[in-house]
Amino acid sequence: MPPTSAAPAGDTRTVQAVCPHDCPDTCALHVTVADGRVVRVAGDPEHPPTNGALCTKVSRYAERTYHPERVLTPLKRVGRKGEGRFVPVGWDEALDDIAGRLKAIAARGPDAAQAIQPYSYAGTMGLVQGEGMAARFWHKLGASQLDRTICSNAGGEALAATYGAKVGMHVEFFAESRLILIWGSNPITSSVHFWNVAQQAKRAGARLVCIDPRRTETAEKCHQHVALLPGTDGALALALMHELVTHGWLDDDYIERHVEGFEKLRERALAWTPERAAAECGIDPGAIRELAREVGTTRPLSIRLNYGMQRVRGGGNAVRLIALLPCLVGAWRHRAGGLLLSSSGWFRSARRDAWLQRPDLLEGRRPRTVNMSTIGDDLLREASPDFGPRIEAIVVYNSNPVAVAPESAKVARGFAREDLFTVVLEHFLTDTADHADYVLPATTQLEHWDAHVTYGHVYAMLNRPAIAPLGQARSNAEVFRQLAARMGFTEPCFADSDETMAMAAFDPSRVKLDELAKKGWSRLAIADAPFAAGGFPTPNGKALVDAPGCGVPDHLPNYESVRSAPELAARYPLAMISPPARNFLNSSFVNVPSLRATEREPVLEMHGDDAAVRGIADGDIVRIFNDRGSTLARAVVGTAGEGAGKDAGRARPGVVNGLGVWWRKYGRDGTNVNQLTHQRLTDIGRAPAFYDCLVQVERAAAPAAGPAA
Ligand SMILES: Nc1nc2c(c(=O)[nH]1)N[C@H]1C(S)=C(S)[C@@H](COP(=O)(O)OP(=O)(O)OC[C@H]3O[C@@H](n4cnc5c(=O)[nH]c(N)nc54)[C@H](O)[C@@H]3O)O[C@H]1N2
Ligand SMILES: Nc1nc2c(c(=O)[nH]1)N[C@H]1C(S)=C(S)[C@@H](COP(=O)(O)OP(=O)(O)OC[C@H]3O[C@@H](n4cnc5c(=O)[nH]c(N)nc54)[C@H](O)[C@@H]3O)O[C@H]1N2
Ligand code: SF4
Ligand SMILES: [Mo]
Repeated sequence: MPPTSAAPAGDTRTVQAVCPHDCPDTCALHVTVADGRVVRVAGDPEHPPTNGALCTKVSRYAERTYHPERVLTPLKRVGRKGEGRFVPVGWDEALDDIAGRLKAIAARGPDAAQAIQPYSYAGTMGLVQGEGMAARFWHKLGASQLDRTICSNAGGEALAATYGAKVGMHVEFFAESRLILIWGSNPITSSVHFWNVAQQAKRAGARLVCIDPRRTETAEKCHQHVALLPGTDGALALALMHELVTHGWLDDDYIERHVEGFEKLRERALAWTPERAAAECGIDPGAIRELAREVGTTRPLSIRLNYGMQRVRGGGNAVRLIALLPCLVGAWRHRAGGLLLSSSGWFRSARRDAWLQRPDLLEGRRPRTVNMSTIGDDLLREASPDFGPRIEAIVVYNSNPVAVAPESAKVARGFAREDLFTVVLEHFLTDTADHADYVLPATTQLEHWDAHVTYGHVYAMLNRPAIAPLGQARSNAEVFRQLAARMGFTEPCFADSDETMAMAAFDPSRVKLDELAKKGWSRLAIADAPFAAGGFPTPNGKALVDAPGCGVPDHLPNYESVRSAPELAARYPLAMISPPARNFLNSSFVNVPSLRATEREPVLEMHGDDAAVRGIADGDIVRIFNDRGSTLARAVVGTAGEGAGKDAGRARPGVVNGLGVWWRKYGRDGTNVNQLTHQRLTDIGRAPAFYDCLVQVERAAAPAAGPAA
């Protein structure tokens, strides 16, 4: 189905679009098309959150779209799984074969379609090309369902348990704050528009505090950097509460009216003196006291919490504690006070999910659910009464699990199963696509329709195609539409076009559709200070200390840390976190030459003391290892304020930073940091604990040659 608004040859025009990536900023794009080709992708100057600017990565979106390695025809495997050897085939041949294979599995019995596993995440966050037509297809088929936990589920469920939904402050009002805590987030890398707002506040005299084990670009530019050990945020939050209680810095009136269960929290906080928390967090008690005084006495106080801090065993509890902090001091009374982790819950009633996804097509069937974060184990699992059937077919779209899922040796082994039928809808031959039986060429955001919600602001967004699909690329929705026809699904919803779905994705009583169509975006009507007088979307309107299913939040130490697992730490004494490299977006853009040239190669940042005792010098190739595997990286060694190289001094003692997420095939030994991470899940939300990971590091025998590939 060719998009209706592709530019005809011979003219130049600007098309209104949306950045599809998994980023809280969800920018509005102006795409300039000349002679049918995209020549420029720029930020929409009228859209307030975008304010005319894009990050470096998406400014290069045309480079990614016209990349010579784009997959532009359907491909069929000829080599072994994982080898990445394919031959082009026609769409009809590929789709007939795929539909035939899926049909054969589903035909074996009433629940047999559960052996078919969809696997998708946020390669595009679009409602149509994400779980739109695809969801309809899976529901009708009765395929296994997917628990989409890999990123934000610990924090998301924790926030919803506390406030009733994933809701928070408006990003623009951070500009008026006097104290901003940037907690578990590196916005210069991952949310540059928020960083611009924080700088406005800083120029107006606000104090900025960064809470992050890594001395990030962001931490460097804040007034205070609290470089705590990974997974100790809950202890820090409790000690801050200890100080609020003992110094009388609480807003008793706000607590009385709008917080339920504070007494239980008060008791718990009193057990966490700054000294006790400081020992747990590996920081100085003076830093906690200093921060507590600021939190207790500065208004408005705002917290930009982000998902970096919830990728540990106790991530959910930590988010619940931090989310309660602004309630205890009444920060929500002011529009520049409160907390923002996610704004996606504001869209709950604005998006027409039931229409888009059609769960009613299940017709009472209740297929099993597989957690995307344990796909490594699950692909290797045999049939059992607990698990259900062995996974026989997997269809991957908008995700690159072989690179991004934890414990990737197992993930790669699972995808290498010769008896697994694998279809991957992709732009490129990623590590995952290399394992496919069929790779189907997908359109990019410049080539298809979509509608978007966001988790960093409150504008509903519309993406129009700027150009016709390149080569034989087809949108995800079109592929599922065609598969549905071949499966014999006759419901009229399988004939809805991408454009129809995009235009009907929002509820007209909540989103101004005429404005959306005209400008490409429309702001939801939400109060400036939504919880100034309470009114949290919980059943009783109060923020909940003792939430059903979660209890009273507490600090839960990591699965793997020197303090919580001393025996393991005797062999693997360093905590490894693997936050994103600035020029990649998860594993997207790793194959864009200009961006990969900037990141150069996989690196491991180490503190000078940790390097010295291992005889490691800056620039050495090191082997990072634990019981799950090993990977190679170039060491970037530094001690804060000194050392060589642009990234010197980013690691604190005891913690190493392995920046992600590289494609395995660009790694020195065909692996990446996820070779070391594990599949144990967080306390709340069944999410991965990527940053709860002990390792050892040694100088590799290999000489320090140039980057691989
Ligand atoms: N350039 C770029 N932008 C991105 C992404 C990307 O890959 N690249 N990813 C996108 C996605 S999918 C997401 S989910 C968001 C993520 O957005 P953020 O959560 O803001 O992500 P990060 O930049 O990963 O910031 C996480 C920070 O948390 C720190 N951290 C790690 N462990 C802990 C801990 O235990 N406690 C505390 N306090 N801090 C910790 C890390 O050092 C890192 O600096 O960003 C999005 N934006
Ligand atoms: N060690 C470690 N691992 C991590 C993280 C970390 O910080 N450290 N971060 C985690 C986080 S926060 C996340 S969100 C996950 C992200 O994991 P994923 O959601 O898998 O994200 P990407 O790696 O960006 O892969 C998305 C893929 O979708 C493809 N794609 C984009 N648009 C389309 C489209 O329209 N159609 C189709 N068919 N394909 C499309 C892209 O080409 C890309 O290959 O990774 C997680 N993994
Ligand atoms: S990745 Fe984020 S900052 Fe960059 S263009 Fe997309 S939404 Fe904007
Ligand atoms: Mo994410």
